[in-house]
Amino acid sequence: MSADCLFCKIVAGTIPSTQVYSDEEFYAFRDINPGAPTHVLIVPRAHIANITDVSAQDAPLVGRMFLRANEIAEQEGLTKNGFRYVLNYGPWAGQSVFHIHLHILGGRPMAWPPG
Ligand code: DGP
Repeated sequence: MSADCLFCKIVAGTIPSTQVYSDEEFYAFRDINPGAPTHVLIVPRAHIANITDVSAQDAPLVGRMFLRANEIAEQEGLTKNGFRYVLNYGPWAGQSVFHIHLHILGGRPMAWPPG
């Protein structure tokens, strides 16, 4: 855990969130500022600041994060019509929280290219 990290505090329960999924490795919750009717964030409980910081040792964890995200997309009823995963890195992508998180967005048609 990183003391100054918002998502570490959400994972620890010291900042409240609406839980969607939880296990020993991952926590998923509803985005506070949803960009779509369904907007879930899944994070590893372990603090990794940026996707570019992922090591070879972390790679299986990131793979499992996608497996869990696929299950959440199914549970949320997103797989019939489709959905989008987003993982922002850096200022041009608008990254605002420095604890890796996969956005799961769905419930409406998505434009391409993204803004
Ligand atoms: P990003 O731009 O990829 O770093 O996305 C960070 C997301 O985190 C953004 O969509 C809003 C969400 N978020 C920020 N603070 C909170 C919070 O306190 N609670 C919840 N549930 N979501 C938050």
